[in-house]
Amino acid sequence: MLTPDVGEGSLPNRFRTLWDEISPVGRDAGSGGYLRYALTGPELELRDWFRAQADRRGMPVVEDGNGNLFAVWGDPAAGDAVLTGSHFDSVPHGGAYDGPLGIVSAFLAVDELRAAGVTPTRPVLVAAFVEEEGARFGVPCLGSRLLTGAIAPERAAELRDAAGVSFAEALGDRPAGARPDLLGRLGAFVELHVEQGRALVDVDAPVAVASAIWPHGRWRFDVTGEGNHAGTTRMADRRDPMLTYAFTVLAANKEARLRGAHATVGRVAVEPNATNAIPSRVTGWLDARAAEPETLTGLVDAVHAKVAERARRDGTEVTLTEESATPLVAFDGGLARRLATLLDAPVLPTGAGHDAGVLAAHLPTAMLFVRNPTGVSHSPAETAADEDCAAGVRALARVLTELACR
Ligand code: HGY
Ligand code: MN
Ligand code: MN
Repeated sequence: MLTPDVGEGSLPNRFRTLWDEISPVGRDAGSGGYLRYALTGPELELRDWFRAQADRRGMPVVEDGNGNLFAVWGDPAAGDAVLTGSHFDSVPHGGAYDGPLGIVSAFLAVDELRAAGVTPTRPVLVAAFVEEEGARFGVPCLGSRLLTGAIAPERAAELRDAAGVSFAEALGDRPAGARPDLLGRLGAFVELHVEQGRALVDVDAPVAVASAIWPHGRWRFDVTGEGNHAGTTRMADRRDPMLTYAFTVLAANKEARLRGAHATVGRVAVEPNATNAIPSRVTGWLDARAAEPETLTGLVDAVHAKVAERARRDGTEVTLTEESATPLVAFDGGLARRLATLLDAPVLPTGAGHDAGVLAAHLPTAMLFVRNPTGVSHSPAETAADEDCAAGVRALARVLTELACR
């Protein structure tokens, strides 16, 4: 590529310049983390930034009616397009890189190709998928699931945030749902993402290619008991759902450790949530993941059985509802090997979900991971070095050249 590695116009400097345009958007002054919930102020501001970047590059922006944006280089009607990009939305107080790194890198990779005088023979599209984290409406990868028909638009339209706002209201219209006309014009998808782990640190490489995404899902535990006075209710007379909930957290942790799986209960809602009242209801959300589907099923079934037994002892009622499930995603092996050879990069699995995991069922899909020095993610502490981000841009540019210039 023509752009230098060091000095004024170096790629790390140009990455930093573009990165600093979005860094302040949605950043919480207290935690340093980001509050970029889908279709709220900060994320809408980033979508405007996306449109400005596309406009600056003469790339018209297509919207799919589900909240996803696509900036287009070339003739989209030509079909067999190479799609790249990622998402802007964050988990509450999430990191800066999870999602936006894939979009910023995509625009810079387009710049790299143009600086090298490369003219793709296939259209190149940059995507910004909506609600990848599911932090506002509860279903992760909502935008890519809608695009591919993995979720019914009727269900998506009625998903509500904590304030009761529906996805349809936030979107400003009912979601269009599956768009086979758009999907049919895509020939490949390559998502660049900050690594959410330390594997690249351990192998001392700036970029990796993904092999697979662990199967994973979200289950809601609703535990009901009897609300009562904290001071006057005898311990023997209580039907306290908080006890059943607490047991759920510990059981999930133990069963995951026994299976080499991952289980997290990071979100809880308590009614009435008063210091001096025994709760009437406690809702907890389980995020469970495992390398193999049967391990995941075994984990969730074991936790459910143990919690049901505990509820009987506590005199409470518990229901388990699956809110989202993602099967094992094995990325296109031939494409992964081809890119790993092209980039001389390691190939890694991940326990993190991505829009690439949804599209992988519909077209040849790959992911590139960029080194995360601490491995921390979904936290204000998430970071990546400019030089590694520049290496990610160069890798993505090489991949786009390889795929889009037959
Ligand atoms: O939860 C995940 O794995 C992804 O970051 N949405
Ligand atoms: Mn994430
Ligand atoms: Mn992500």
